[in-house]
Amino acid sequence: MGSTTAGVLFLLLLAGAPAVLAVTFKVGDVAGWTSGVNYTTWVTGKTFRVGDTLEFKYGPSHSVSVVNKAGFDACDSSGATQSFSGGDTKINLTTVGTIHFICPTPGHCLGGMKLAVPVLDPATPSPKSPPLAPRSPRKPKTPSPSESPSPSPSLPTSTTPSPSNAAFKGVTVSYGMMGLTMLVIFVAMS
Ligand SMILES: *[C@@H]1O[C@H](CO)[C@@H](O)[C@H](O)[C@H]1NC(C)=O
Ligand SMILES: *[C@@H]1O[C@H](CO)[C@@H](O)[C@H](O)[C@H]1NC(C)=O
Ligand SMILES: [Cu+2]
Repeated sequence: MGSTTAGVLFLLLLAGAPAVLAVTFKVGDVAGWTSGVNYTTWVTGKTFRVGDTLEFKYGPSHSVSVVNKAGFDACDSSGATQSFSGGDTKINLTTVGTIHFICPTPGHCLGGMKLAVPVLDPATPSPKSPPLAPRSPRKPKTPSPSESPSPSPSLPTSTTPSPSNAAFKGVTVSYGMMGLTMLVIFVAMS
């Protein structure tokens, strides 16, 4: 009985683990971080959580400034807490709440180059989808060559999800583990 209990606990642990898999969002999708994109629209329908990453890809006329809500509303980057340039900026979402970004190039924020991202706790359920626009499964972007190298082929690979389909595998593993866990509990109780 003791070992069965331990087994159940272990499986529950495994079942919970995939819930923390992180997602990288490419800001603006193919357009990237640039003028002429409505980032309010881009945010709509996406769920961002602590542990996820935002990747900004942009040309040399743009930068990324992290500002507070006042700076966001006023398009004022003078109080920016962080500023990035270089064309490829990854922001780790580490805090629950809304994080605000603007492009500090004069005129760009006023032209719409501003982004407010609501960040949820990893355990918070996703908001309900609007009835006419069901959410498609979250698709992590194909990693660029600069991102983490794929696992070494000599490693036992069965437990190492590749970055491109980690979220999908996580969901599959999670459901599989839930089924297994229920089976074990059922056996233990009968
Ligand atoms: C962006 O789209 C939202 C609706 O998704 C709209 O309310 C807003 O006015 C648009 N912003 C711009 C600058 O066009
Ligand atoms: C984000 O986290 C990764 C590793 O988790 C780290 O390498 C990177 O420097 C972090 N980026 C920032 C901007 O803190
Ligand atoms: Cu800009």
